[in-house]
Amino acid sequence: MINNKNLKNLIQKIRSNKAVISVIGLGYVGLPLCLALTRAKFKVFGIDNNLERIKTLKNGSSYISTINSSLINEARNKKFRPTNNFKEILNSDIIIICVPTPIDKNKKPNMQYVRNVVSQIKKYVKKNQIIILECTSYPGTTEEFFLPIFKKKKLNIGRDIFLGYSPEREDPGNLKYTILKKNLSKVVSGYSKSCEKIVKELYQKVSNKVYICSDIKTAEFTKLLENIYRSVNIGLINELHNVCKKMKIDTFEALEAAKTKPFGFNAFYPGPGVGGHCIPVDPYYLTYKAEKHGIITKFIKLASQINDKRPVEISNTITKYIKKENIKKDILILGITYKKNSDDVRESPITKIHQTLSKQIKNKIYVCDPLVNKYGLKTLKNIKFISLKKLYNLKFLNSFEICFIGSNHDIFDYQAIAKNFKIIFDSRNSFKRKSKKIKII
Ligand code: SAJ
Repeated sequence: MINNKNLKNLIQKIRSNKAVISVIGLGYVGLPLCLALTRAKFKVFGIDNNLERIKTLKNGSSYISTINSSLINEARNKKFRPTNNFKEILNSDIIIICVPTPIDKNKKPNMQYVRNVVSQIKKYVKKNQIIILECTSYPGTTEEFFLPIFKKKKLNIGRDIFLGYSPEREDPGNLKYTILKKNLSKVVSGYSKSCEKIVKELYQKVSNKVYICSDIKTAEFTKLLENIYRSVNIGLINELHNVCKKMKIDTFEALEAAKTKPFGFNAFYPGPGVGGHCIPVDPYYLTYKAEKHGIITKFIKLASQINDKRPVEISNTITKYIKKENIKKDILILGITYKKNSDDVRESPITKIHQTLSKQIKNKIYVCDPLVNKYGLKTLKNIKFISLKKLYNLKFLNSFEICFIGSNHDIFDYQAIAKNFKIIFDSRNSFKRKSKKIKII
């Protein structure tokens, strides 16, 4: 029996799809969430301070390559309202925050985006609303940022105002699991039992499986656990790969063999380092908070150090080969985004390899990666790109001798590449057939 009328009111509004929702931050997490909530028949204000994004959405277009414009139009014909006006929070029952949580140059949490949003929310937040954070951050973040606001406004949490946390699980380009298919299981949590009830009710509208954590900190920690698990396993296989190369063992064959074990083994693959918005970043959020509790997370740090060293190791191997063989011709880097079939260059280890090689060798370096999105191209102004067409133009390739596979996009024709280059350094096990000219790096 729900005796709290505010709680009852919010639950009722969610159940009848009458709740008005503000989603703040329209990136690869917030935008799909807006579309999913709109599809679930809610009125959704998509709030972002980037006017270009708002204009694009109002024109029914998408600025995220993995989100088709038809989905924007579908939502615009329903109750999706893109805006840069934070005052719409006043007209909302639910406020969900999906802004970036990067690290700074000292690998410490950079909470400026969350801080900016909180400074807006505190102007407008009022009784009968729930605030839900989706950003990946250290355990304690949600309460740290919102309890003081509610206290100042004399809002009793769980009675007048509600607070929850549900980590984002959007994996850009993952066509199998996405909130838009309502098959992305969601971890949810509330500051109190009544908060929890509201968060659960809401996410059941856009997810096929909702897992309730006993408190917000556990849910915040869960997200870090998921991605630190990846970071340390990638660090492990990168270290093992260095051992295998010395022992002339094919790491990838050993991985295929180990995968035959039907339990207790998940395969991770050696690569040129870790990129993207999650894996290179999330471990440092936990390290930061653990150190506040007097714990130095040596193992987590070591894995990140191993991963961070990979671009340098690869650059040095290529440089050493060029100098030893006195190669004068141009070098081609194939794939510069942070992972296979991604258009995203954020934190890409391949850009670090390009940077290091440019300092270490005189050979001209070109990049071929047709997937890089326009925001990525803006950040890579100093890089000489060639088109995919040129990649198969033998006359043009005459000036090249070496190619390095950074991201093994499906779009590349690996048979042609194996034929057209004298030496290929491959960081992704891109070729089916082995050959002397292909050097696993
Ligand atoms: N990488 C390796 N070896 C591997 C796996 C990845 O070197 O075996 C590299 C990739 O090339 C990339 C980086 O690590 O540079 C990160 O790759 P990722 O597969 O972890 O992809 P992300 O960064 O897009 O991680 C996201 C995460 N999703 C969210 O945080 C919402 C992660 O939780 C997902 O598990 C992952 O996608 C996924 O499964 O695709």
